[in-house]
Amino acid sequence: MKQLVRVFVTIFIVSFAILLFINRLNSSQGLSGGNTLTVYNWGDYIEPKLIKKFEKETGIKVIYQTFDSNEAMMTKIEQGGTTFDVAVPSEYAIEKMKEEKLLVPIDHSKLPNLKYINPRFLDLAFDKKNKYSIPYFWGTVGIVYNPSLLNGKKITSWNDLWDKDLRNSILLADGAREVMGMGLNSLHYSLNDTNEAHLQEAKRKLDKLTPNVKAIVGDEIKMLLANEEAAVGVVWSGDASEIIGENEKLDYVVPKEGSNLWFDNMVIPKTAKNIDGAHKFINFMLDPKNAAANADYVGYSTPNEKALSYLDKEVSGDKRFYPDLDKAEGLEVYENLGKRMLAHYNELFLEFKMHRK
Ligand code: N2P
Repeated sequence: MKQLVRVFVTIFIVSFAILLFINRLNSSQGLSGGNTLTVYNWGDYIEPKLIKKFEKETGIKVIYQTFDSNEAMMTKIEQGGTTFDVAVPSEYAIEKMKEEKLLVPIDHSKLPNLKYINPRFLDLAFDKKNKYSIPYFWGTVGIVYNPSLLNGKKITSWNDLWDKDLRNSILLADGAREVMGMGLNSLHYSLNDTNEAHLQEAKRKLDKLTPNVKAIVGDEIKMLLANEEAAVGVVWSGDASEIIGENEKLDYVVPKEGSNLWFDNMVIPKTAKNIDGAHKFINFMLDPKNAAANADYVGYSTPNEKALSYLDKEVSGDKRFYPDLDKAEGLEVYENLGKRMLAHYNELFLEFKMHRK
């Protein structure tokens, strides 16, 4: 009898270990299917409790992985060998992924919560009829600054950043389109400009900013600015909202020469193994209470009209983060400039980064 118990216990332990091993393997390779769902999102871009809630409600286990740029995310998906079921690219990346046939069409009949999205965010040029993508967050790119570290000086334009007094004071978000866009906009060119002379001029102008740039950083930019480690940051609006939530001394401005208006949407990449689960996840994130909890936690602006009613009026009424889109002059959406031109933007940005060192 004792022998039998021992055999059973051994079998139990061995199978448990095998299960654990398979699970580890899955999460390290982004494999999914069956009862798992691999979600590929920007860093700091979800309320972690929502993942747990989704798992509990659906019995699907989420494997969650993050990226820090559209370019990194696209490369990973293009390369294959991964199994991402849901990803969250920005508009120009969605257009490019569509072009490269990297996306699966979305079945709207599985998304009853889609009705909560403000129509303003639907049917946009980068994805007509939302065939491949569903709104997640939106916002602008701008400057967060700390007047108390700037002798009370206000910042209103990109060109203010070239001020000699700002030596070693600026943190930049690590984004090729964002930094190149800043260079182009500071010269009053479009952030979708493809004229080589303009691009070279923008690169030279960025190089001149180098003495003022303290660092080019990822998500830690929020902590650094809130802790007053630098006076100025070029950031996405949602990060600015987070930072100002931590330290009210700071302010956020969309520079007067113009800037970027962006839309991040959920998509189902061709690598997906659990398409049904992906729809469940997208619909779950569209639920107004979940969307509100998400916006509240990450600080970004939600396109979910119903979710706004669950948010603090102080947040949803803040024009810095919920600008009036019909009056949003000077804001441009990134266009898909094509594979070669996007690579060129990346190259120029990389050269700028290297020049700094
Ligand atoms: C979140 C970054 C959001 C990127 N950390 C905006 N497209």
